[in-house]
Amino acid sequence: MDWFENIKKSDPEVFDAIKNEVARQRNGLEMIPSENFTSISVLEALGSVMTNKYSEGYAGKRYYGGNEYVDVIERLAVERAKKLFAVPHANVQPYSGSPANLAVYLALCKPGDTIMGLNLTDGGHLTHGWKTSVSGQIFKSVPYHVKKDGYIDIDEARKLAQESKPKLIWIGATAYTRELPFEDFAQIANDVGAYLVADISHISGLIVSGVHKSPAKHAHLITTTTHKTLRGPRGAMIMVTDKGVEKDPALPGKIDSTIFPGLQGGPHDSAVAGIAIALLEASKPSFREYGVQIVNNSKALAAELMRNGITLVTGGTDNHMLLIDLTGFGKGTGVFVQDALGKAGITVNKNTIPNEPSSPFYPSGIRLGTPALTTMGMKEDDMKKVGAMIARVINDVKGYQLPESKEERAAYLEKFRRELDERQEIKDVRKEVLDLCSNFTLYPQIKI
Ligand code: DSN
Repeated sequence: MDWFENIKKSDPEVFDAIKNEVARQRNGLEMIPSENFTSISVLEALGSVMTNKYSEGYAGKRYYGGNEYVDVIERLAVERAKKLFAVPHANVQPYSGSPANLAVYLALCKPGDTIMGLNLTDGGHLTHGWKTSVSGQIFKSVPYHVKKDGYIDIDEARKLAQESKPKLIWIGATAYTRELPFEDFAQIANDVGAYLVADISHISGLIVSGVHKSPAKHAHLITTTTHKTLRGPRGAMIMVTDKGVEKDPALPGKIDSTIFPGLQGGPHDSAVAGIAIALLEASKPSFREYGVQIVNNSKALAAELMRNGITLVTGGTDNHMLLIDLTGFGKGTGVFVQDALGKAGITVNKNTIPNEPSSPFYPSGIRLGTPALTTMGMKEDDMKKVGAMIARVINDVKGYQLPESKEERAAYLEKFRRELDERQEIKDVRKEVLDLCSNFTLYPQIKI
């Protein structure tokens, strides 16, 4: 049976969009560091009959009948997560990272409690206390920052924690390219009696591969999405560590009851099946090689970009991610580079940088990474080509500046996008991207 044979007949409009997305993923460079290409087995699980089931509750304790096979899958996912991350308790039901983090708050804090997390524009996540997230609205958020060199300011975090006595401290990031200082933060949290929660969404695959240190000995709780470097389906997990159980033996139960019935209804069983499969894949030696290659590729890409005069926050990377500082080209210029790279077939995202001189919607940085390209099979030599192409595109659009006046921005961007269609350098890079992609086959099983 051909994939999508039935959708093609029943809903040609949706079929066309899926077909175009398959082509986009095959013929471009997917460099958003939070994205990846999951295995064909995970895709099969996502498209399986597991999606038909309701299974509120937990394995062996459900509120609906007919869950004997759902139980098998959820138990597999839980046991695999516990083994892989060396923790005594795992909940695999969170729909995604934001609800997982919200569940942590609801299990540990009361409205008005003080919480700490890395400031959003310094690389932190919305759910770690940013003002537009519920986490920054119902809790008193005391953000810590990075230093001038782009590394987390551990001294500032210590001082803020001692002054504000938070209930919960996050260590984790969404745009941070260096090893996370789990040990230092454990000390800070211990000194003030706070819970330390490690959000390892971006780096969980690197931790499993052994190329990034694990927080298991340092944090009380760990949250992670499952679709980034871990290469599973969209979903998330909350894990309680031995240290967490020691601090509060009731913590596993609190987390479970906060996810269900506290926050969510029925788990997405097809996603849980995909998580189980991804965790098995991540336990294989080939996944360790994958993690090593992600970081080797990231370092090779960083070296090539810097060789071409591009500035990186912290001057390099330890993980899967790079953060380009475009302030040398003008503030708020991330949108021009994101769109120009997109036109050339290189997908990245505009991102704030530390001390952002513009705004989160018109930021002055570009965040990119190597997990998906590494899944395609790319190596360091390919990264040299990719780095050179990215530098060419950045230089090609460096004359464009974000108008100061907000009213002028839409028209200016429209003109920029029209002109982009005509720029020869972008057309040339697009051809080179297609050439590079033709050396790799993404999802050969999908004939579409
Ligand atoms: N949206 C995710 C990311 O791109 O890092 C975080 O939620």
